[in-house]
Amino acid sequence: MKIIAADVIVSSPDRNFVTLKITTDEGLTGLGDGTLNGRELSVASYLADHVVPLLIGRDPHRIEDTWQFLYRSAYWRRGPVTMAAIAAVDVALWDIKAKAAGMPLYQLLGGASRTGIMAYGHASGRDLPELFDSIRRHLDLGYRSIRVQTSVPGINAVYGVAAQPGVDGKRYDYEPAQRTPLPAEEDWDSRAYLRHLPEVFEAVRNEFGPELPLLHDGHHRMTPIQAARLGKALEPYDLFWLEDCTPAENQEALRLVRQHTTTPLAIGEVFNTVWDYQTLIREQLIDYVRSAVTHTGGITAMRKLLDFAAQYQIKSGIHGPTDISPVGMAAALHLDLAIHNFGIQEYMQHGALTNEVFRQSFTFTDGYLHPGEQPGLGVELDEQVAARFPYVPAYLPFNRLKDGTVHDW
Ligand code: GCO
Ligand code: MG
Repeated sequence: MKIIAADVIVSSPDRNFVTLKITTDEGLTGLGDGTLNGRELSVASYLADHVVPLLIGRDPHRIEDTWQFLYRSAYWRRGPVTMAAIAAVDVALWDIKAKAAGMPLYQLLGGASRTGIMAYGHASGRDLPELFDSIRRHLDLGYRSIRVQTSVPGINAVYGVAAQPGVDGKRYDYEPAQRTPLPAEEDWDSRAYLRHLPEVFEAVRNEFGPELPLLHDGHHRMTPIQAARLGKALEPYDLFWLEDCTPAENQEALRLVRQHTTTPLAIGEVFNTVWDYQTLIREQLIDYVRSAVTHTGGITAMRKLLDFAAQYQIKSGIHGPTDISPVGMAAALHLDLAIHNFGIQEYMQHGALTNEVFRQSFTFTDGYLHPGEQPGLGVELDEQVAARFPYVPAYLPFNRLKDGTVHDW
């Protein structure tokens, strides 16, 4: 079999997505996700200008060889753009291989290790009544694990709170990238946040009881000592995890957090290779790996990363917000089903237009996801519908402290 074409399709149904479609001389096609929120066109160009010409004529079955070739022959290693582009190729090739085998991808990865994939959803509110309503709505949708994000008194706009209006005045419902020509500016105050959050978790536990797994995302905004203090303060509320408590480029910082708290830690959605996790995993400084298949070089690299983590009893918590396309989500679900050290899967649910562009065969029943039994990934791209939604510039917001200093968002 030979690759005869590779097309980069940028489409913006509810938000921007970059999809790679690889076609073989035998008529099989495979899809890969290369979406990098707020920087989509860089990946599209990396693929179309530099990668697609290298793919034509190659044997699509040689996935490991293609991965190593793209990673090493570029000379310039790592980075989100490169790794998203490699991921798009890798996932598309796995899609083709599984279609050629007539099997759902998880079968090629070793078969199912569980019957379903526990997913968590995003509840949020500006105050407690709104937050409780949101948690109840998620429970009604079937979710059995819930991420909790709230507004903080004194801060105007906080990451992850859906009901607050975006800069265009519209509710931005879990879609942090806003369709504006410039990034929106939000504000931040760590002391106010650290005071407020434990009270919120106390109220949520009192209302919903001790059983419900609860998660929280700190979105890289704390220093190590602040993160240590928060982890400790949240211990009575038995979190499933505290996510991205510090900007973890400095992996050693997590030693300090770990010394002070038994709250489980999840890190890694902004990372893109196993190298970003070396200290974190070897020293067992985290409990969950948060990488996305899309941003970490695809199934091939994620499998190796998660196998490395497994040696240290560290589990998966694969990134699954709306900026991971249905193709990237499907790739995550096949991997989730196959690996032994599965932890939990984030599942934010795409909008109706996105679901029209990407026809999907995965299911969500009683809180559990399943990738379905279609050969390959089980996702089809309707290119005609996709063409109706051209790229729209959109940026993630950023934070400033009260004195104007730029802060992690
Ligand atoms: C999460 C993430 C996202 C990111 C988004 C940025 O835990 O789901 O923090 O909400 O902010 O993916 O593009
Ligand atoms: Mg996060």
